[in-house]
Amino acid sequence: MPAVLAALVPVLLALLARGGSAAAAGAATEFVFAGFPRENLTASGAAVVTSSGLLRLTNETNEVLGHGFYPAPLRFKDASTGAPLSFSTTFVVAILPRYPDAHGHGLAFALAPSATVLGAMAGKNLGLFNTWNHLGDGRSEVVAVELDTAMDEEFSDVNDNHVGVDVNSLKSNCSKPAGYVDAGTGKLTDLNLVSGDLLQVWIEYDGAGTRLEVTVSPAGVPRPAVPLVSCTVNLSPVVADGTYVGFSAANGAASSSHYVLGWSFRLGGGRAPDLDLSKLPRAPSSRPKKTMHQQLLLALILFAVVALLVVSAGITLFVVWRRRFAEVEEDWEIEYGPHRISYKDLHAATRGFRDVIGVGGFGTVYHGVLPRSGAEVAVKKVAHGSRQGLREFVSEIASMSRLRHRNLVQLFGYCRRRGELILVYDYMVNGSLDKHLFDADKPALSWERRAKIVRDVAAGLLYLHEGWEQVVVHRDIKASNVLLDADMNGKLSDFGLARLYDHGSDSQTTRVIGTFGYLAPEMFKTGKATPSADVFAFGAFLLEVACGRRPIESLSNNNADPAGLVDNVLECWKGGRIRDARDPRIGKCDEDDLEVVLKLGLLCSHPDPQCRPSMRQVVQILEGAAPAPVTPPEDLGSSGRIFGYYEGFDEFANMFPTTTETATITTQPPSSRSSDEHQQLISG
Ligand SMILES: *[C@@H]1O[C@H](CO)[C@@H](O)[C@H](O)[C@H]1NC(C)=O
Ligand SMILES: *[C@@H]1O[C@H](CO)[C@@H](O)[C@H](O)[C@H]1NC(C)=O
Ligand SMILES: *[C@H]1O[C@@H](CO)[C@H](O)[C@@H](O)[C@@H]1NC(C)=O
Repeated sequence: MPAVLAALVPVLLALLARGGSAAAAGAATEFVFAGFPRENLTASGAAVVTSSGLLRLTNETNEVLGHGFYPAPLRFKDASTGAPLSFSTTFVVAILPRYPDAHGHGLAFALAPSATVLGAMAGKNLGLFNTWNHLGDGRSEVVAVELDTAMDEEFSDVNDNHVGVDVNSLKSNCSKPAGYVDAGTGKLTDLNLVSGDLLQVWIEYDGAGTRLEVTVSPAGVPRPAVPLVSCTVNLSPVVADGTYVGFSAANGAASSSHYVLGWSFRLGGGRAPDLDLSKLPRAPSSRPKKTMHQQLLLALILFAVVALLVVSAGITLFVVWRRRFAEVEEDWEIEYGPHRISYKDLHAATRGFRDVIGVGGFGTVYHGVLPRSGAEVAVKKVAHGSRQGLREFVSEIASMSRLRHRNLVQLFGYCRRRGELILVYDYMVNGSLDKHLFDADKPALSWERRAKIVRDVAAGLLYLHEGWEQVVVHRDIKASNVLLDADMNGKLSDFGLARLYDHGSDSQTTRVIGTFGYLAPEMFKTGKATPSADVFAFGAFLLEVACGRRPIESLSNNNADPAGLVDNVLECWKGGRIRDARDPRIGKCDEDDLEVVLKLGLLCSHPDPQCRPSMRQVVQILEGAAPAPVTPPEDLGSSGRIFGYYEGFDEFANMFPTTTETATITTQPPSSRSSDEHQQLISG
């Protein structure tokens, strides 16, 4: 037994020595690279070792070559016989063409007398030969196994996808179209060298038998048993003793990226160690590529589509924007510039016309906050169909906005759109007076409040009639047109609006505008608005405030008894108990003042304009500077008034037989409803 053991020891030692180091074994040289350390490869030309350890021989640049050689020369010849030693090698490559139908010339495993192969050229010379310096005409000591991806008839290439053995010449000693024997089917299968997929190559050279065998296959499949190319070549006269081994690749008029991922080599007999594919660096990405033409076309189409989209989106946005904020402005409006407010600003101020605070016969009113000043405003949208008279109207608006009185709601300005006028006023927190008078859910207004408001309105109206360079007739005095600010000061609103409708109508006729019950009888005869007609309406307004009743309570039919409030109060006065006509909700108050207001209301309601006081006189009476009438005015009897009223109405109707366009009268709704919700009555 000990003898057997003793006999085994040298064998074990020999095995250990062999496994430990190739150099220690003497003749054999062996190395394995799964990815390349930079210092273990001499890269030249366009070649680089990437940070992940890939050897990239060329990138996608035309007319370049790249070399990557083991840095030290190897002793290729047997020291005793001088014959080249056997060698074995395997490596994994990837060729990524820039375009599938236009790619570089290919990649080769090479034995060369120098690591840089000085003087070699790119393109068809594969970076190993040239045509001007005999490099490749038999004297260059270069042996190559090429994966040739270009067809050169000059070198009798079989196709543009072949594997060949080149000995000192590009004319291959042997070559075959790339392929491998599939282990499963046993059939020779075509292999596309420029697919971008990983390929594995095995090369065996038997020095004694002078046979060179080349096997290729897709990386990852078992090594095919049968080599693709098997060639008898005597390398003795070709290979120098100190020979460099490595790789070369070249591009010509088209290009590929040529990569080597791992390499195992053994010189001096025996097979090169297998490569562990899982240890190789990540394969370069082989994104599917379109041909140059397809790519160009695709890029062009994409560009066109994107450009079209961008342009049409831009135009749409622009059109929408323009539409949304479109205004109408004409040259003659320039002089009113400062009073014009842009629709965009109004749109922003009213949050897109959302907060409706009132709907009336003239249009809808919105609450808004002006962005710059932060001022609260009421924005009134008035439908305006006709262009006629617009110039006058706008000029009027512009001058109205110059009217300034603490008892007038300030008009800031206007904006004009097609078919629409927008007026911007001061916002009045407490809304319109009629709500406070008639809404059951609002607390009753004290007489002090009412008396103050009545005097405010009188002052505002006096200013309109006399306080300004032109006489301004309001034409629609009534409780719903009196607005109350935060301190319950009364302010007259909507002056001039009635005239707007005038201008909007046929210029041949005149429309009578106002609210039924407030219209002075002579209006129906002349159709003319006068300060005196305003006084008549103011009289109705005074009675309305003092009595808490509308001038005409009900309009259930057109011939309803219009002898409402005036007759009532007049009756009380004649009976010597005028104070009984007051609103019972008022309670205790300054009865003398109440009486003055009631009497003044009747005085103003006189059917004969000559008998009515002027606004100046009205204000004087209210201030106590002039006496109120002591006895009921003559001719103020019910019959006279009603006669006047009907006479005027009939005559008016006769004057304008087709009256649908000529008369617009706003009626008061039944007493409990908000008077903002006027119904427009076309009378005829
Ligand atoms: C790689 O290079 C390093 C440093 O020059 C050297 O020590 C090592 O032996 C080389 N590896 C191979 C396999 O040649
Ligand atoms: C390819 O390599 C060349 C030479 O190294 C370099 O000048 C060029 O910029 C590279 N081109 C690309 C696309 O990487
Ligand atoms: C390839 O092999 C070498 C060495 O054996 C010969 O010298 C060449 O002539 C031969 N070339 C071809 C085209 O067969």
